[in-house]
Amino acid sequence: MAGVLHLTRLRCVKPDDSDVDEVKLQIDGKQVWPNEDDGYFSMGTDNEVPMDIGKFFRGRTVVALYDDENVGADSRLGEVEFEETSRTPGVARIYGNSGSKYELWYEIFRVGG
Ligand SMILES: [Ca+2]
Ligand SMILES: [Ca+2]
Repeated sequence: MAGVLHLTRLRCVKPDDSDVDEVKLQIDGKQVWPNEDDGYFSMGTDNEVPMDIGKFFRGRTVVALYDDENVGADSRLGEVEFEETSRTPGVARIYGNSGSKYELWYEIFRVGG
């Protein structure tokens, strides 16, 4: 069994930084949004952004959010793991250690037998 994870929307409920986070999204350790390089998307409280990201996976796949920092390591905003059997569609809540809160809309399509 395998699956396709489709990410459709990201919402910032509460940023990690005082005002705006510079958000990056990785799947299985590789940046996929807002591009495949080192770009970021600025998000503050109650900002929502639609996305259209598909990822084929076997077994499990991990989505991680980061907040870019000019100095030092990026802030880790948390991660969420999906399996073919995860409830779909759904909204994953990604809460960071320093109080950040994001919501990620997704759906999962099961592939093969
Ligand atoms: Ca930060
Ligand atoms: Ca930042």
